[in-house]
Amino acid sequence: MTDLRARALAALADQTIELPSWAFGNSGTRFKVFGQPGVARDPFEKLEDAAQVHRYTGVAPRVSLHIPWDRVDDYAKLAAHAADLGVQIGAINSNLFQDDEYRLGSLTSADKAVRDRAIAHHAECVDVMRATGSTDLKLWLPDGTNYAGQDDLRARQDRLADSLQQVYALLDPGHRLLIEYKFYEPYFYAMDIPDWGTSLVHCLALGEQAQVVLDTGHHAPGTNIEFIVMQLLRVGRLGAFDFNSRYYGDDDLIVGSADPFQLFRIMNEIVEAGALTGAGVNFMLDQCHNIEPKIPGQIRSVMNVQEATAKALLVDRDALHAAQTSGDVLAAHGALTDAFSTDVRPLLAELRESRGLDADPYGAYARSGNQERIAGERVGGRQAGWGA
Ligand code: LRH
Ligand code: MN
Repeated sequence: MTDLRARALAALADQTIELPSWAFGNSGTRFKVFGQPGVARDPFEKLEDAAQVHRYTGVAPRVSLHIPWDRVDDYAKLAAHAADLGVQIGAINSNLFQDDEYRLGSLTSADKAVRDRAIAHHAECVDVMRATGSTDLKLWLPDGTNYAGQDDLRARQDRLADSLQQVYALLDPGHRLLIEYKFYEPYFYAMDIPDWGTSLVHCLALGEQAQVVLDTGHHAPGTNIEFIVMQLLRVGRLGAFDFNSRYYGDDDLIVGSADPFQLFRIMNEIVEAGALTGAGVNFMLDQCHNIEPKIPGQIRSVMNVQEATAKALLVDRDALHAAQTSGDVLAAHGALTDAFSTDVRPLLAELRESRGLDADPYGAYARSGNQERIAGERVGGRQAGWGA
C-alpha cells in the first residue's frame, strides 16, 4: 500500500460529518411539501433515524437540532436518548425565519422590542446547548429587504452588530457562534448577511468565538467557493460547512450530486490546509430530501463527502507543489484531476471493513428492513416538518 493511501485511510478514519435533524422530517418548496411513509414525528425519532446513518457509515456521530422544530420538554432526556443510540447532539440552530414579527427584520429590525425578542430566542438556544452538551450556536440571518430604499442598509448593519454583540455575550467560554450568510432568499433585493465578507466582518468585530458558516448553496452561480474556503481557513474563521448541492437556487440537494468536482475542489483546499480534523471545522450537512427517502438520502450524502475527501487525500501534493512552483500549469492541474478520476470506492470499502462495517452502507441499509419497519410502525401522529 502506498504511503499516500495509508495516510488517506488514517485521515478518513478520523473524519466526522454532522447530520441535520430536519433532513429526517418532511420538506419541500412553496409549491408542495410531500409526506412519505415512516417519516419521523418528533426529535426522538429523528435521532433514531440519524443513528441509522451513523450505524452504517460509522462517520456521522452528531446531529444538529433546529429550535423550535426540535423543542422538547426535557432536553436532558433527548440528549440521553441520543447517547443510548450512540450519537451526540451537535450544533443548535436558531430560527428567525418563521415569525410574523420578523417581516421587516429580526436582529436588524428598527423596532427594539423585535430585536430583543430575537436575541431572547438565542438565549433559549444557549440553554438548549447547556442542557445537551452542544458547543455550537448556529445563526443563519434570514433578514433582508425586497426593494431599493426600503430601509437604510447601513443602519441595519449597525443594529445587527449591536444585536450580535448581545447574542455573543450569552455564550459560555467553550461555546462558538457560527454565523451563516446567504446571497438571496427569503429577501430578494438585499440580504443583511449576503456573503462571506459580511459574516467575517461581524465575526471579527465580535471575537474569537465567532466563526463563519459556509453553506454551499448560498452563493451566486459561478462563485469559486473553494477560494472562500481557502481565505476563511487562512484567517482562522471557517467554523463550519452546511453541505448540499444545487443547480440554480438554494436547492438543498444531496451534496456532490450536482457538482462532485466542486465538492472535491472544496475538500482539496481543506486537505491542503490540514483542516480535515483538529482545525475546528464542523462538517455538517444541510439538506432536504423532498422526494427521496430520508435515511438512504443521508447515507448517500455521507458517502459522497467521504468519496470527495478520499480523492482529495490522494492528491500527490509533492508533485502538485513542484508543478505549481515550476509553473507547469498542466502538471499541477493534472495532479488534481488524476486524484479526482481515481475510483476511491475500494479504499472506502477497506476502511469500512477494517471498522467492522459493511463495505456498502447504502446496500446494507436497504437490506436491513429498517425502512419497511418504520413505515409500518410510525402510523398516526403528525409527521415532522418545517412547521415544528
Ligand atoms: C437557510 C439554511 C439554514 C438553516 C435552514 C434549514 O437556507 O441553510 O442553514 O437554518 O437552511
Ligand atoms: Mn444552511
